[in-house]
Amino acid sequence: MSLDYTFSIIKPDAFNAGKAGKIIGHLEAEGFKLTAARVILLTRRQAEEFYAVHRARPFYGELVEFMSSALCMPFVLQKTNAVNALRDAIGATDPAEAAEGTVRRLFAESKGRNAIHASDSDENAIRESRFFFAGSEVV
Ligand code: IDP
Ligand code: MG
Repeated sequence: MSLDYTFSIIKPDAFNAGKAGKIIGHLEAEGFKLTAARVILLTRRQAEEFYAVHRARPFYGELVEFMSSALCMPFVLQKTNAVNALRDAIGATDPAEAAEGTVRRLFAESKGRNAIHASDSDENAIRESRFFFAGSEVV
């Protein structure tokens, strides 16, 4: 059985542009329920650790720089089959390739500055939620 929650971040581009409320509203309209949220300025060290899986990728430095450049909003969403449902709702990494009506198609600027993060597996949803929230905060 798959996890009924997943982890997400409104990235600095979207948060800074005042799009957090619209994105959360869009996801709520698709049946996701917000169960935890905070606003935080990531340190470079935190961004490096969060994205450690991408350490060897050419965009890693740019990604860490971007994610620690301004406020972002980590949050947890509940829905049946949440991880896959949210990946479908956000669309492809590059907004130019994201399907109509997806968060990245609607709100993202570019492949790097793409408005939203979403966990890609149940295992990562658990790890990433714990990175930002105490166990008791993830209901
Ligand atoms: P995902 O966010 O759709 O899961 P990943 O491949 O896991 O995409 O990459 C993590 C993040 O790294 C992306 O959301 C994006 O911000 C950034 N990124 C990925 N590929 C590129 C690229 O080719 N250029 C710049 N940034 C990239
Ligand atoms: Mg990913």
